[in-house]
Amino acid sequence: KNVYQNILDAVSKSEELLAVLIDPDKMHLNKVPNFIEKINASIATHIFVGGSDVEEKTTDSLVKEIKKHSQLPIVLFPGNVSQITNHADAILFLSLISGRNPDYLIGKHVQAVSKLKDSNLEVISTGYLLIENGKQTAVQRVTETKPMQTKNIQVIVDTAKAGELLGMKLIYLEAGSGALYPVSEEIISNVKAAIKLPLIVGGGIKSIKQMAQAYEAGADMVVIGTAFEEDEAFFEELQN
Ligand code: 1GP
Repeated sequence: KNVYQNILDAVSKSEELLAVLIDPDKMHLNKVPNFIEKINASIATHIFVGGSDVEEKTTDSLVKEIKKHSQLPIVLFPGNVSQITNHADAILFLSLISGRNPDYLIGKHVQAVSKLKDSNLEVISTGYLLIENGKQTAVQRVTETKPMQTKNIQVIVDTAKAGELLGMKLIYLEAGSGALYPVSEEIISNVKAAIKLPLIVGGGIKSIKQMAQAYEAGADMVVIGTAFEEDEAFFEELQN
């Protein structure tokens, strides 16, 4: 159980972390070896697995297959309780603190306990904030919550800080998968200045430039999914 400690260690050394997000709904098992080979040759440090609309049992077989081909830590990023599998290394226990839907603040978590108590998964409590990005994303649709408005940065900062004060271990600023534009540097830097926790930023990051901007603004870990799904050549720009 060292995924979180390794993140803390990396942050203390100012290392930039990169998670590749694999959506079980979009990744066929026979494509996994080739895709993971590209991840292994890249600067990626983590593999996240999860999605908003994933059929039951898909995650389990996908994680097992990924594990055969990669040594990187596999972290569940679940959209639902059915995506919990013991074959991963850790799980982001996400509370959608930007929204006011009790199911995604605490309800799903209660349902998850019976699955987690017999598992070896490292559970990492994560304050998850959905930030508006110009279009409706799957997180918004599935959770029936509104994203936080970009014009009111202080509320975003205070929400992240409240997550820290509640004892959460990570803060995740999410623009949503396939977002039109990523979380702004201004939001990232203001949140980073207010919290002591590692900061994850994802959603709509499609270029090295946007990735570098997120790190520069204060992201400790960047999460990229769609850009790799759409163009595996992007990995070549991120060679180790
Ligand atoms: C979504 O933050 C992740 O939950 C990644 O988003 O698919 O837009 O890279 P993208």
